[in-house]
Amino acid sequence: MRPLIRSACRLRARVRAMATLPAAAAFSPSSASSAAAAARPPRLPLARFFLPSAPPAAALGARSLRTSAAAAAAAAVEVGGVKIAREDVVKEEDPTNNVPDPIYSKIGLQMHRRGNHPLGILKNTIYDYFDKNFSGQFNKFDDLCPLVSVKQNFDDVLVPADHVSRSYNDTYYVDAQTVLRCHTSAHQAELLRDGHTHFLVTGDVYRRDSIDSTHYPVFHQMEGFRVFSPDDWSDSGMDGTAYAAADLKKTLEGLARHLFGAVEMRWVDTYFPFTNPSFELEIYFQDDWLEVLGCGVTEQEILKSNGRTDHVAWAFGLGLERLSMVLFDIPDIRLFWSNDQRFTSQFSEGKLGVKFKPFSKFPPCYKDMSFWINEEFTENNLCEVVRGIAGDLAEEVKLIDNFTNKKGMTSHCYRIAYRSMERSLTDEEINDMQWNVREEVRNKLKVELR
Ligand code: FA5
Ligand code: MG
Repeated sequence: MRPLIRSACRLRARVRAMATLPAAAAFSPSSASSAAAAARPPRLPLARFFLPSAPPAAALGARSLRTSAAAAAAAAVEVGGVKIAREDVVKEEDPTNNVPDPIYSKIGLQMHRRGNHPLGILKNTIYDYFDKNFSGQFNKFDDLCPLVSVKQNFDDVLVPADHVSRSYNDTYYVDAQTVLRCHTSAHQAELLRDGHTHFLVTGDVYRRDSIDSTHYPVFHQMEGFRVFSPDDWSDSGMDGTAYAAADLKKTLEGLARHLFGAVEMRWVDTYFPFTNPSFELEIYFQDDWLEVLGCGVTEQEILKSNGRTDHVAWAFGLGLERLSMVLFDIPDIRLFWSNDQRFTSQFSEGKLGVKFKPFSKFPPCYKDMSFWINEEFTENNLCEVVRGIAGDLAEEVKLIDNFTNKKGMTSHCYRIAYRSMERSLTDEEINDMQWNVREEVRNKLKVELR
């Protein structure tokens, strides 16, 4: 495996910034965000993270979420001409399935296709940038089905067999061969094979993840991809890879200026299985660096396998929520799913960067729980249990204490923050939720409560 390099390379002009948004970790393990992720060795497979034929640890967490939401989720949805019914995605009896109902209920909502939603406004503004600078050469896809094969999601983009992102702990599996895509890179190979050389793919992506203001198990990415032929770089004095890397950085710096105006940004070297070299772009925002996208020069093998031998290409994948939080001052990622008029009415088509005005601020309520963990315990499974009971009322799940006693037993104490963005929660409902969380954690995760 390639060494992991992470060094800031460049600084640019400065912008005022918002909260510290931890970076996501899926394909660049260096940017781990939660305590659990930080503790995870970069790209070293742990047995419990990767059990393709035996997923019960993760699946158990998911099973617990299959409640009455099933009834609400009965009707099939259609995405890109594909009808998806609940039973196509949530398979209680299948041990290789770990998709809970709350995740199924997000399929087909396609927030990025709503012109007056922050994600739709951002998508269209990025389209404008590419249309203007590349005279309409980029083909746009925003309706590709999020159910993809393991081959599309991982193999086609060279994700190693032992990469943590393939684990049942990190990815939602419909069955052993099918996943809810965890990144829009899942569509690179098929679009290349279809002959596309310039494309943008926007879509909802799914990851089992921690709970906090910048992480949600469903979020949106936009993939960009551009192929060059030898004629493009032959006069440049550079080799194809250097030429593509320079063009990629120029293109994305231009996009950042188009979105933010003058902005302080930096390139950070990183690792992705599908690009080399690979970079992340960070933007300075409220006194910290925020990772907004990953990118790089596409591995030759991907081009070769898909009909573009002797070409080079660049690719990027950006997080639409992360960029929107900065642009619109949206403090919590759960708000992107809100149907509350007080949220939705603040945004309108074509208006990028209107600052969100919080309509009310209800106090969070904190509840702590401690337990002795077991071999199978993972923070993602705990978060799935909490989310299954509290839904979007769970604002954060945070490890606040962690010790191992003389007998070698490890105790974790988690603080759960419950908060509604729309109303006050009563003591009674919070206590009920916490009681149910404790019961499920004990029963499903088989840990010993303290
Ligand atoms: C990827 O997903 C790569 N496929 C990106 C890529 C494409 C690299 C093409 C090279 C070439 P990563 O896991 O870092 O990388 O996610 C990309 C972006 O998605 C992040 O920079 C971040 O902005 C956003 N993101 C990741 N996880 C979350 C999350 N849980 N919630 C919100 N945004 C997230
Ligand atoms: Mg990343």
